[in-house]
Amino acid sequence: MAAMSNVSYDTMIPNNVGLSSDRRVLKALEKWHPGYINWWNDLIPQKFQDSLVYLRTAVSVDAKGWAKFDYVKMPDYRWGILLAPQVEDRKIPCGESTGEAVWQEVPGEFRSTLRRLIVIQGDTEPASIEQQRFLGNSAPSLYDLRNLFQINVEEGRHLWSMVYLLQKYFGADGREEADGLLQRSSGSEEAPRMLGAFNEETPDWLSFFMFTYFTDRDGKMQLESLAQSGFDPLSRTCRFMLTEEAHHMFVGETGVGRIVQRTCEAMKAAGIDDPYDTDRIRALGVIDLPTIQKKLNLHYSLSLDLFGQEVSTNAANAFNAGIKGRYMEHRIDDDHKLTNATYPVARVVDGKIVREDAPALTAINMRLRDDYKRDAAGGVGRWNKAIQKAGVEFQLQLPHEAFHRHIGVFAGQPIDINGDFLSQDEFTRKQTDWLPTKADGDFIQSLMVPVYDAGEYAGWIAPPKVGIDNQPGDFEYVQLHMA
Ligand code: BYC
Ligand code: FE
Ligand code: FE
Repeated sequence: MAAMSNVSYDTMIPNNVGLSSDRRVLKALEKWHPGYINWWNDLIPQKFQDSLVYLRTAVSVDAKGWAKFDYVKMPDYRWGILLAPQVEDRKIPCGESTGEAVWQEVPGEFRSTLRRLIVIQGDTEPASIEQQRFLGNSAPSLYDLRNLFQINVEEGRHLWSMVYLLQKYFGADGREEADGLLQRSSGSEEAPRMLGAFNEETPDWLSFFMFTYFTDRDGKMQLESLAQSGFDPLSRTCRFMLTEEAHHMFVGETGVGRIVQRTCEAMKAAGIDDPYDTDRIRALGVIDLPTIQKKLNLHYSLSLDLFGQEVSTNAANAFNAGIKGRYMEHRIDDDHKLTNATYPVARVVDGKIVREDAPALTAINMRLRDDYKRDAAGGVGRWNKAIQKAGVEFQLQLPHEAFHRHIGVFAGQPIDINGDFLSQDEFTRKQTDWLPTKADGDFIQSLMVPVYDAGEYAGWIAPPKVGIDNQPGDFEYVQLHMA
């Protein structure tokens, strides 16, 4: 039905869920709206609120041409509630009810499980904006500044999506949870965000690109799993969120790629062959490759924690209930119930890392983490191609999954980036080789000076190969309001 795939702008909140004839939910959302706007206005520096940003806004949920680009002030961005089109006759793809019709309402027995997953998903979205709040002040170009704000407004829209599900399907406790999403705050002592990685800082643009490459990719994997949900409104919401997610990971991959490229170019121009000749490389005003590797180690390990415990009854229950599936569930050739299936799960036995078969139903998190590892390796390979092409002898790598972990069987273990056990002393001593030190952070921070002239780029990052929406190289992606 055409009417459902077009977005209606006749209510304050653009939507394709028929809000104008759903007074109860519309009222609840309108009540939530001022708190959201206050949160946004307190967060993002005023000069950026007043600036015109060349943003894409979702205007349809059709796969082709869903977005429209235009200059907008961020507080005027139309955060919409958009669900991917309903699939006719859709069936529950996994768990004990596999093959039955999907639910359009919340099944009573799974209500609290569902609510918990939606709240956790919702909690990460504003958290990431909070983590990135200061980066506009040091943007390496207007192109990058625009991409930061594009990601920020879309993470804001993702929050709206979860709030819609809570308000529409979970009554009074849904309303309470929706309020809680604006009360917790990243890094707060009293009311932190729910998952570890979302309370860490994103202090500089290298971290931002690593975060959007690695942590937004956890978002992709989790959204893919929730898109399999037998609760159809959640499935449709996540399916549409995934169309936006691709751009976030693109910004991360190309961002790291542009930094790597610039470093290699500067080394070559200066006749430096040794990538570990750190002082001389840094003196060129670029970030040495070993430091980029350290940031990679940090953000990858933090992101692996987001998959939870390797063996999890929470995950088993959600799968069995048909609430959260596996990555590409429909392409997996099995009974989708996992009654007697096993899956090799990582464990530590006698100071060694082994994989042992466990019931596949309890190993859902482990499996998704394995899928993530494969997915995350792709960009690393492309960064390495660029390094090789530039003639520099260095390769970035994903550290072993057991390195620097805080959740699961490897939590707190002194395991190095190759997966070898060290003594606690040795591990503590060597940690500075693997994770960014304060001095590394200070150096990167020293490069973080804003470049706000159209078509200009900071010296530590190469310009992008193509513009956003095919705009030319000197396009003014943000018309800054300088009060
Ligand atoms: N930090 O049985 P387990 C995104 C807790 S990112 C703190 O393994 P489960 C985005 C866990 O909650 C995607 N606590 O749990 C990216 C549990 O506590 P309770 C976000 C953690 O449920 C960038 C206990 O430990 N979406 O969208 O199997 C920018 C036992 O754990 C952590 C989702 O995550 C942690 N890292 O797995 C913007 C999807 N890990 O309940 C946005 C929804 C575990 O026993 N969430 N715990 O007190 C889930 O699917 C699952 O909750 C998890 C955890 C995969 C996160
Ligand atoms: Fe998101
Ligand atoms: Fe994202």
